[in-house]
Amino acid sequence: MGDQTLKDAILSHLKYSLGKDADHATIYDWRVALSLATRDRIVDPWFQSTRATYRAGAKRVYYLSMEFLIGRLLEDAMVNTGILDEAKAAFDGMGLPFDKIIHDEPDAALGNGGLGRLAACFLESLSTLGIPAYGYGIRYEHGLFRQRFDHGRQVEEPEDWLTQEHVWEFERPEAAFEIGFAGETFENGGRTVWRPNESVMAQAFDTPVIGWKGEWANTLRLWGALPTKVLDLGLFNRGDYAGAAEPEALARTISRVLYPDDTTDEGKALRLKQEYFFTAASLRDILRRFESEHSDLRDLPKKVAIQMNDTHPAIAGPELVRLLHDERGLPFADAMMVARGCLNYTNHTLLPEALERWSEGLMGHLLPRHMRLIEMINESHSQQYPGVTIIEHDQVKMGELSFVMASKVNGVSALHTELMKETVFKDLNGLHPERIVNQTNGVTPRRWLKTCNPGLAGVVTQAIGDGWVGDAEKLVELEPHIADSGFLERFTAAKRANKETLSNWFGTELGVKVDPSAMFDVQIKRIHEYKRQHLNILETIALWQEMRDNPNGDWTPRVVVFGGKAAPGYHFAKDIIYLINSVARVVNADPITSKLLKIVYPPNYNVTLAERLIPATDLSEQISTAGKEASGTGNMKFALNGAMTVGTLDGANVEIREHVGAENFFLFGMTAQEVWARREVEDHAGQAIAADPKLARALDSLRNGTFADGDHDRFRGIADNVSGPDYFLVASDFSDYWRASREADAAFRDPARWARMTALNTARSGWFSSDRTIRGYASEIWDALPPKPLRSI
Ligand code: 26V
Repeated sequence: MGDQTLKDAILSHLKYSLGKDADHATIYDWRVALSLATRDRIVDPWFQSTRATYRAGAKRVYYLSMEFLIGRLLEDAMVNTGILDEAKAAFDGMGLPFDKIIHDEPDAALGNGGLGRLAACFLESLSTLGIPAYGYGIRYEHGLFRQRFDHGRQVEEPEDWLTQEHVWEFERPEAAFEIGFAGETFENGGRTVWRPNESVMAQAFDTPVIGWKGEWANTLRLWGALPTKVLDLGLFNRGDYAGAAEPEALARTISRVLYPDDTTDEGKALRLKQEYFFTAASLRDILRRFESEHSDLRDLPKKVAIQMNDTHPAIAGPELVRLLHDERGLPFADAMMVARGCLNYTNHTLLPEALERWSEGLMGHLLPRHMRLIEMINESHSQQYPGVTIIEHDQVKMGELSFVMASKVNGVSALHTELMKETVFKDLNGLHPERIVNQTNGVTPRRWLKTCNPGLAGVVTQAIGDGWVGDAEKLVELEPHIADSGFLERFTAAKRANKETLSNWFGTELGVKVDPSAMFDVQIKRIHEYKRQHLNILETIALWQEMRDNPNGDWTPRVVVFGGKAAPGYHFAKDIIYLINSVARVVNADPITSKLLKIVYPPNYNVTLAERLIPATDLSEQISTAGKEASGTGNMKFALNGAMTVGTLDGANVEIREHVGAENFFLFGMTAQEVWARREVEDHAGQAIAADPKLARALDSLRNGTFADGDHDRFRGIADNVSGPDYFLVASDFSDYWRASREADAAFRDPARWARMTALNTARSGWFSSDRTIRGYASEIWDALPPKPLRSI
């Protein structure tokens, strides 16, 4: 390799790794060759990082997460290693379509949404900051399902990103652990022994994660499930070939597919198996690494910090106690102390239906020893601190288990952390008032500004230099430039160019013609009642009705964009999708409003689509019922890319508004406290509807068949819900949402004012960098430091 130019490296990989001749290479071949050449640039810093950690005897951070929503890796890796321009020049020089080559990469969707994407941003920031860290998760063969619309209804199709070779990973056949399930426990020589009667192999696959400026790389280690024996020879020899292959098929199911429901905990045995599978393999790997360097297990908390990303790896508590006590002979109390010294827990939701609980029956069957240890943990905790129990109604409450086994427990925004203390963890917080801390989420500015929005990033760099990429809080240096009309013009022109690109894409990919000078109003996230996409579409219907009444009025033309998937079994969310698509069909065909309003819902929202939509957004919709969205991270990406927010006082919106200034944020809606009070008001929805004729008319259109294409009852369910129980207060927040939206319209009609406000959003969003978040975890939770100062930051 050495001094080989990037172009030579690409050609060399094309020939020697792919066995292809440049004259016959496909886009795929070029993409793989470029990826391998890029990967080569990462391997040395990766080895150096490992060596530096080892030499310094540094503490390592282990981020255990059931989900890593990493998306595409190639462009980000080129940006961080600084070879993007050289690569582009090489392909331009060969007359090959660079963009098409980059877009050939499949989007690795090993996560559902916010929680998984946060884990991916954290890995990148850990590498950027040079903190020794491993991400541990599952190598799902099938990531989140692909979404397609059939006459407006969501259809799920399997996702198969691994059918093409995953060029970024290194398979580690030597790093494998046998993971057992079920069976029985017995006493032997004073120790408890668990003898499982079922087992699978967990095999490691490593992906290096390179930080900004390419100086440090950490490892994402994903576990794949393999059979302990490939064939049942007995059955094979008797001619039962299908039966003989069964153990392999069974074992592989464990890492086969990502659960697509992040809203209701179904308590499925396979999911518990997945959770134990990756947690147990990771802990064994962590202990193996520790024991190769140290001998006293009591030092474990000095060298190891384990972060449990939500409760999915909560079995780490009992498993670590088991490894230390049962397998290594540490007294139970000491094992508890050591385990707690290493473990920390992040909560990502307060929604009761999403809080994990496992039945004692299932837990006792699949993990008999762990069930007993959970009882012991529960007993020892309630002896010291009476009043809280981990086991209730024959169920293990994983949040409570995680809490008692953790040194620190954190929420993901200031509001969410306060609500944790007041609601779900009220009693535990009373017993351990120092344990809950806040770490407001963040996003990496490399992917979410520099890479996804090169036009705007260029304008920023031209004004203040590129120091902001490694230190996003430097974006405040833009503020003085906001008085400069030339700067504002360049800022606006960059956004306008993004909107033109997106308009063309809508035209060619979706057949929807939109006007790039309209306001681009975007809501992208999982479809859920609490996120209130139905509030958005009701307001859009009302707007359309008003526009039709008065087509020559002083309207601000809008393109309303939705993106997001519904959990396959979440029928109400699927009805919302169907409604949006049905409204889009009618509105987009209306000649009266054709210059004023369009609705676009591209299917299969994923990380790649987010990278396309966010840079072209004028107005970011963050409209959840206050108290329900733990943080949100899309909200941060939009603000960073110079979009205005229309939003409630929920999650990190509260802090975004504080940072960008109340005058640069369109606030509406009730506070969390007002929401609680409002629910007590009899017929709150009916009252709100009676007070707002626009809302009443919009709801009527759901009942009278305007969007139903002959089937009048199609959307009655949504209308009845909003008019009746309306748990998420769509009706009660509607009028104020309408008001805020019209204020946004008015602001947009004043281009100079809009430019100033949006540029201030970018300038003041640097605090929402995941680098800042990770610094917070490192100092307040992990006590971890970079072993060597990095030159670049
Ligand atoms: C929950 C469950 C429940 C059991 C079955 C499977 C499953 C899978 C995932 C989840 C996670 C839901 C929690 C979540 O994604 N929370 C989001 O976390 C983001 C990062 O902190 C935050 O910005 C969002 O507000 C929050 O909804």
